[in-house]
Amino acid sequence: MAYGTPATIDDVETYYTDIRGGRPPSQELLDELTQRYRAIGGRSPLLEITRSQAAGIQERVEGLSSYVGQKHAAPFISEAVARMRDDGIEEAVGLVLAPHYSAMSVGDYERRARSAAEEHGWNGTFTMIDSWHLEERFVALLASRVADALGRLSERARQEAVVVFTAHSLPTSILEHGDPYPEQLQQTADAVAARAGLERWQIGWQSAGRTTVPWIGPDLLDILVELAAKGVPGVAVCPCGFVADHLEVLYDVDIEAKALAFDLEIEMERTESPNDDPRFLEMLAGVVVRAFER
Ligand code: FEC
Repeated sequence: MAYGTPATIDDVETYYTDIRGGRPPSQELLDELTQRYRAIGGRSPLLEITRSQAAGIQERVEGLSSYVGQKHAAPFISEAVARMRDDGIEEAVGLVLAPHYSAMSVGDYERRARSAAEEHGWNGTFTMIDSWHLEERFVALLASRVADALGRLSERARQEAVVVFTAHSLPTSILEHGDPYPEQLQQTADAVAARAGLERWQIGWQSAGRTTVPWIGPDLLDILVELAAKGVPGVAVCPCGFVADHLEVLYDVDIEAKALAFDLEIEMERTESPNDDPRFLEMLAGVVVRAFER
């Protein structure tokens, strides 16, 4: 399961309305989001990458059929579950293509899958995978990507560079119920830092929604301002809460954060996304197999 993306620029309004729980966005919000999609070339590669990740996991697990279901665009999770019923699938595991658990993200995917099962009368066994943020091969892949990103900084900037590990922000209301999301991001960051032998790293949040409620911080943009004020010459951003190239990486990090870093005269590089790297798919195939064995 993955977040989903509008198929074309004309689908942005329907997509945004779905994200907002059925409330259409104002013209101003719609224009602003449309402009972000235009800035990355008119569409996001998220669905293609999600399909390629699903196919890559399927081909690594004997006898496995994979079904792609998205949260906010077709093919929706509900359609995937209906197809599983039609195909006579008796046992399934639910894997979200995002490493960290929050009741508001992974928990929401699970609720959607379970209610679709009820709605479509699918009675198979369903095991949900909550998180896989500390999988050794995931940590190793990120550590090598961080080393690559640091290697792209000039030697001067690299000496005192800080690595910022980011995930999508969520409203602070999740913290009231002891949600593990921030702690899991910190755990991924610490594990990657240990593996890569980092001296300076921190976590940060990105892509907070355009709503009036408070969102978890510090935001990546504020961190850049703070680091520049301290005289830090270089930053490597590792958006480890995401596993594919899409709007939040290609715009929020590559365009918005990079423009700010440029203004602040601080060098900034981003780690390459896992996408369909065979090492990443091998790791996820292992996670899926273990879930079937539970
Ligand atoms: O490439 C693409 O077309 C889609 C990129 C995309 C990903 C993604 C992942 C996550 N989101 C999460 C939480 C929220 C919450 C809200 C929210 C809003 C948006 C909007 C866009 C968007 N998200 Fe997203 N998210 C992506 C795209 N997200 C576009 C709407 C405009 C905006 O606010 O920027 C706020 C909803 C509300 O209005 O109430 C909450 C989380 C993830 C990471 C886990 C996952 O992948 O599911 C958490 C990719």
